[in-house]
Amino acid sequence: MKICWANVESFAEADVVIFGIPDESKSHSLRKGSSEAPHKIREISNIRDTYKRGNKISTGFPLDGIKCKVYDQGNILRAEVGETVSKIVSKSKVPIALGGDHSISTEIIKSIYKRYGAVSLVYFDAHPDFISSASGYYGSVVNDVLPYIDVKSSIQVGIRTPEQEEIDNIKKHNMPVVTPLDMLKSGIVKIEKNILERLGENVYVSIDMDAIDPAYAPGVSVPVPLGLQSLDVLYLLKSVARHGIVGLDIMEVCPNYDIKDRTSHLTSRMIGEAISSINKTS
Ligand SMILES: [Mn+2]
Repeated sequence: MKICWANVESFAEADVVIFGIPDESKSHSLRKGSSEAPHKIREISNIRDTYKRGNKISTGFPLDGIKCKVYDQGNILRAEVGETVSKIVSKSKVPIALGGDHSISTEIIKSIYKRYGAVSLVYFDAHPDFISSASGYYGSVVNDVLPYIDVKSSIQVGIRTPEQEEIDNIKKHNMPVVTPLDMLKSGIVKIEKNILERLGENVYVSIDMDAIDPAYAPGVSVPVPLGLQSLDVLYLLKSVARHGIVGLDIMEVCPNYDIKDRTSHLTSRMIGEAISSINKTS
């Protein structure tokens, strides 16, 4: 099953290529099941983001429509991430990855680096994922990608439960952080301006759905209360996508713990909205 935003049948004609990685082997979460997310997000997108009249099926688009050609190439193995991403970006297409656990982003960003050099990373997450005393898992992503990103032009958004080690690493590397309280205090337009002013030419966006408050996104592996509003994340995602992105991933949806599939549905809509804001690349 393809996500409902897919509108072309071949890789060759695509501007945007979506793929899933149904793998949670580098998660330490007590809540299992993020490997089910790629399938569930596609299923829910076809059920809830389309309308049927008789034999006709019609997609419910974002208001600004979808101008890109979007290909859904299905699911791949974790071991295939590097090769898959390098094939996509070698043609200047934009990869959109569906996890799976967040450590998959490390493999994607390594592959993006080989094509574009160090990227500006916009990292939405409740957790900094900045552990340095362990590596190669979902809690060490940002530390693991340090050689492949430009920290000066990167930012973490939604952070609200850092361990002491992560607070130390944020300070040590001068990683800018926007907490949900910063968002409340400064307002979305000022935060948007701060982010856009910071970004370099090649921007990669990684979204852990736990950045969003569990009221909107209960079906995640490691939920944390007092999170971002879904619309605030969407506003920033669309703004950064309009600026131009070289890739996007959405990770850590955990359908087993979802309430009436609302997190999968939110994820599907966010993907549609992000695509509608991406300028054609090829
Ligand atoms: Mn994460």
